[in-house]
Amino acid sequence: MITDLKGLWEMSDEDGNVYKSEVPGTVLKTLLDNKVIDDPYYRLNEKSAQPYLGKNYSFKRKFNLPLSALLAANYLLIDGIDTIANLYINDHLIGTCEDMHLSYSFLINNLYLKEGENEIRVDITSANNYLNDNCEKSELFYGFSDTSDNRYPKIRKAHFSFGWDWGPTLPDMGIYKGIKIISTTLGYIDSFNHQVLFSSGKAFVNISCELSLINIINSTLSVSIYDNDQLIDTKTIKPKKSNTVSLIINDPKKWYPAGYGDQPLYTVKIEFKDSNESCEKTFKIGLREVQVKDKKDEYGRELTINVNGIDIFVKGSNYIPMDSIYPNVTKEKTERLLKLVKDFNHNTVRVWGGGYIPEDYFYDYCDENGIMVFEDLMFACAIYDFDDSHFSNLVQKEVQDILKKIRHHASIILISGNNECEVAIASWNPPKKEESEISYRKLFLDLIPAVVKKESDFYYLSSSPTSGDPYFLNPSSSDYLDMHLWQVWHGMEPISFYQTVYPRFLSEFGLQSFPSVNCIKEYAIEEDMRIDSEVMLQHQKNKKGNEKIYKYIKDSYKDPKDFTSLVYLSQISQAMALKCAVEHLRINSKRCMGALYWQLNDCWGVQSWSSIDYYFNLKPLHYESKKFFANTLVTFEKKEGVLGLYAVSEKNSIEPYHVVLDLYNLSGKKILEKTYDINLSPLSPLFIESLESNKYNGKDFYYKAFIYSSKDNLLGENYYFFKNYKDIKLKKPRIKMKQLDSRTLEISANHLSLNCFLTTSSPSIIFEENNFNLKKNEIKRIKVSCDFNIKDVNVMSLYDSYK
Ligand code: BMA
Repeated sequence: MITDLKGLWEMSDEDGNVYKSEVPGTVLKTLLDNKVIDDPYYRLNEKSAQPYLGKNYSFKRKFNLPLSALLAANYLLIDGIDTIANLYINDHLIGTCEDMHLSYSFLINNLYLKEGENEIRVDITSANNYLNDNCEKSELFYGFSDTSDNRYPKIRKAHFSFGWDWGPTLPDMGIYKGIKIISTTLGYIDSFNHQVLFSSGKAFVNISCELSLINIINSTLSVSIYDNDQLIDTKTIKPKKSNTVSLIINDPKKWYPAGYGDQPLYTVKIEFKDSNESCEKTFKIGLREVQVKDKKDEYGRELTINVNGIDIFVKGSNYIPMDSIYPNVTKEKTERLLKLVKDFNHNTVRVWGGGYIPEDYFYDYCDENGIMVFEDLMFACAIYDFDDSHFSNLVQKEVQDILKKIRHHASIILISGNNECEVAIASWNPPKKEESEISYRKLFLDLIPAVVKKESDFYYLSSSPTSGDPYFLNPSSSDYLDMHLWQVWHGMEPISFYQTVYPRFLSEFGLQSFPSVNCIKEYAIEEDMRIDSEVMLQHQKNKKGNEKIYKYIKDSYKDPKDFTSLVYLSQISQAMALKCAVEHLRINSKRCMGALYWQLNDCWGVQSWSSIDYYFNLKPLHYESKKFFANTLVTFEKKEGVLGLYAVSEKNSIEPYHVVLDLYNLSGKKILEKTYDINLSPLSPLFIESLESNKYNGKDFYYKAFIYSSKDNLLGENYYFFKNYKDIKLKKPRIKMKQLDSRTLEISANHLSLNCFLTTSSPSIIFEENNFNLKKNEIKRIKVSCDFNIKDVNVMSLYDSYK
């Protein structure tokens, strides 16, 4: 029997205030629901919410148990508590929690239970109080994140909640996931795993499961595999504590990443029962063979993801927690975000290590849609003390538990031990470098990889970034394995710097922008709309971030005429910077096998590196990513004074393409046209030709290139200007928009218009294409994702944004 304890609880604080509280939930959510605090994301409210997180809270509720439960074993199962908690049933302590990432199971002493009404109470100590009381913890624990309370490594709680360079300092707390009691005379299924072996056209699937077992005499364990509703194979055995059952799938259908094939999923059903009770676990598996290649080669050491024998160029971005208030993250919002990943030609997300492990529905969506996951474990920008045995034992349990929960997901391609912990020790001058290195080796090179190996088949990358062995030498080298590139932005290098680096796999690089005006209006009022207002600074968590945004605008564009133009230009500068980076990586594919930009989303309204803001408004970067991640790309790059025309395709076969190159003057007159018939092999970028550029350098001409399939479908287009954008002599354009039908828009301009960006009042309206150039008198038709009204559409272009 299951007694689900979700629902209405009572939350009380130290001062005797009592509030109704929904579980799963958190303190901030409860205080908001009860109108005790104002929205902490609005203007300066973050500060006024913080004192509430310095208090301890107690949550309680009543529940009923029948007599039969008292004759059974009773387990309290908790999917997640944030973070430090004591649990009581009828005032008897039954367990303690101290790790947000861990799920817990406590066997309750039946003497503490009563027939009829019982009470459960969960006392949570605020993270701040816990850290204040635990400051005697070893000095080796060290946090590098400069805007936060840097004691975060001392507690197993999502690090970003203490503040990050894009996140507010709101270390919330609560029973943030499911909680229930199982009363059983049988037992329950504790964990499961599967392994697949392909041989002679069959898939041999070994399903194992661990039972918390009580009745072994009369019980049975059945394991079945279904293809949709059709039973493929099944077996029933007498269960033990650990069980393995081998099943066979004839003519197995393989799972492929998006763009390479379909994502068939088989359903595995485990049933454990006796004559009185039964329990069941159902999960989906995708049959795929993943190989992560990390061999030394002519350039250094590759990091190549190979799925079912195909080397895959990894394209995507970094996912951070979607909200600082956990209950605000829902399945619907998560799927909405991941759909924007899939529909925009990304094939991968990296789950960054300073947050939390997403819910199962996140990975389910990735499984179903072929989005590969680069999964960090939950360690970031910090040093941890391995010799604190309490800490290392906890971490061992945590990693084991996480792997048990996620290892069946086909989408997860690799596990990375942490975010930037190796590079931090190597290059960010920690106080105790030598001891930190020793502790790191024990944790991330011994303990954790051993757990990953024991519990899963995942490839383990010790850190993101890392160059592998020898560790600590130059973990973010471009030549070895994984790299993060922050010389642009943090190091203030110009955008063109991207084209001077040849990474093997680049899992972080980015540039900040303002979120859309729609988003800013949610956290600011008219008088805040200045780059240096208190509110704009409070919603900028990276030191001098607003100044840096402005510097990058000024490098390429003219002065913005007003705040809206500043927002627009910051976003255009971000989009064009990342376009430059990704196109460079793609024309160097094979040598480089991954481009994951920083970052996909936000956890509140903020100036940040994201391509989609907290309210789901797409920045030009997100629209641009659809183009720079498209399967087939034609582009230009100037290298050592030579301007080259390049094409690359990730199609899995050699295919013919047709490239057209036009040269125009600014009045739209075609000066020259060239065509090329080319063949592109997978991951073999083609240098088509070196182009005449000296003659036009610094002049008002531009190239436009088009790439077509053999069937004359336009697959991509690109521009090359011989001048920096700010020096192009644009004329004031008259941009006309017309609604052709409920979902089609037509746009044209009487002069060359650059970076035309369409916006509306609703983030649900998504344009098939956005952030485009219009040649003089060009007419463009754009499909819109849902019914729209032309009156609601606004367009900005470079010219309109200048002073
Ligand atoms: C990387 C990330 C994050 C950070 C981002 C921007 O270092 O791993 O820690 O938010 O850069 O600074």
